Amino acid sequence: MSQVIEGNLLLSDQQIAIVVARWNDLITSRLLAGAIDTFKRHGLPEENITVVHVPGSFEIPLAAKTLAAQDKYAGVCCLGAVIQGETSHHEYINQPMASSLMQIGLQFNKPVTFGVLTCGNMDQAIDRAGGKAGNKGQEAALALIEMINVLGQL
Ligand code: DLZ
Repeated sequence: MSQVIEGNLLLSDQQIAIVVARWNDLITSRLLAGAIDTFKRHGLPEENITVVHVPGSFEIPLAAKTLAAQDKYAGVCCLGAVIQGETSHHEYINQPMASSLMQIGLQFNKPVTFGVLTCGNMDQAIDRAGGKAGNKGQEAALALIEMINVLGQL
């Protein structure tokens, strides 16, 4: 019979970090609330959650890397909202940020999850920050919980 490894969705005494961008705070504050609520509902005491605010999504990888380097944290949940505006700013941020966050996880052998919205407009962001398309902060938190538990078994 095959051996199946899968993570449960419970945390207890781990410490986790959330990095959240202030840019588009209307959206990111909702992502943050969704993530914190999810961690608590899955067993993590609120005092085990460290929230680090950074100016914008461009700054997320550096904070995430600094946190991931610390043994204290079992994982890092990254939250932000890059919304296409009148400039091409999003083109320069989205892809490198996603790759950087993936690289940080690989470098430190630690889950780093991607709760950064990359939307065409504000309505799409609202839909994904607790609106009709769910809350991507919750999803990023759940993914972190699952990966912490999977990695704990490997
Ligand atoms: C400058 C900028 C712009 C135009 N748009 C966004 C955005 O949609 N989402 C976001 O998180 N941050 C944005 N920023 C800020 C940059 O991420 C960064 O904080 C600044 O360029 C300073 O380095």
